[in-house]
Amino acid sequence: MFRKIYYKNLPSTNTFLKENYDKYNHYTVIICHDQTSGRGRLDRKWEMEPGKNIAMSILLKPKQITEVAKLSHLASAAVFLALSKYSPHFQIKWPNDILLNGKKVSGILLESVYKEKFLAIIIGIGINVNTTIFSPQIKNKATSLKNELKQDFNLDLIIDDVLENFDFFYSQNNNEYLDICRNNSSIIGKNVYLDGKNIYVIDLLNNGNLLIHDGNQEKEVAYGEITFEKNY
Ligand code: BT5
Repeated sequence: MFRKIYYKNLPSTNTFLKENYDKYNHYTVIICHDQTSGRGRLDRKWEMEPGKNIAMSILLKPKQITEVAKLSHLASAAVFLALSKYSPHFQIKWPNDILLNGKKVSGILLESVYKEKFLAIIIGIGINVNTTIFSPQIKNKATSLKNELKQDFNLDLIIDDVLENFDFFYSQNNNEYLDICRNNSSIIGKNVYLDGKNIYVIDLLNNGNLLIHDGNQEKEVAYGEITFEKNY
């Protein structure tokens, strides 16, 4: 069972848990109304309008963990399923973006605390729900549920659905969540750009890597930035 803890303001729910992981138990969830310095991958900024969106981080302290990378796909599937209640037009863009009508509506940041072994895994989830305001830098590629579906949504209901799905996949010892990522991928079977280089995406493998063709050969990739246009 998750223990949810709400904060009015925090710089970042992920940073908070990275600094305080030792004070909280496995399955604690930090949720924040106004996240002022939200982070994406590679220290990119994650924007959030106070009170309108979801910023939350799940703390995991498993006894043993080997496949950390797969947890981010598990989280993507949990978010995707929770949101798909409201529209059939969500897709997952490997590794961790959820798109609605082709625009990013949610991002996931997985971080770990490692000192000789994994001490904690932190899965940060940002979802644009009722916001309609985006900075000029992202307004062409970001959207919210409200922008696309023209109604307001209850943040707590979405949070509970995401957590319920996460718990379901996490307690199962199978790859069902990878099937969800695969079957709802926005890039499998397409020519896209991986870090600016044109590639063809063949499949999502069971280890969470992408199987691609780069023009010369087939290969597996574990990380990278996928874009639909060369300089996006
Ligand atoms: C992500 O990074 O998409 C992961 C975002 C994770 C945010 C959550 S919120 C709770 C927890 N606490 C944190 O501090 N972080 C996590 P990445 O794939 O690197 O994408 C970042 C890029 O997405 C930025 O460079 C912008 O281009 C774009 N972006 C920023 N804010 C956005 C937003 N609200 N919606 C859509 N795109 C956004």
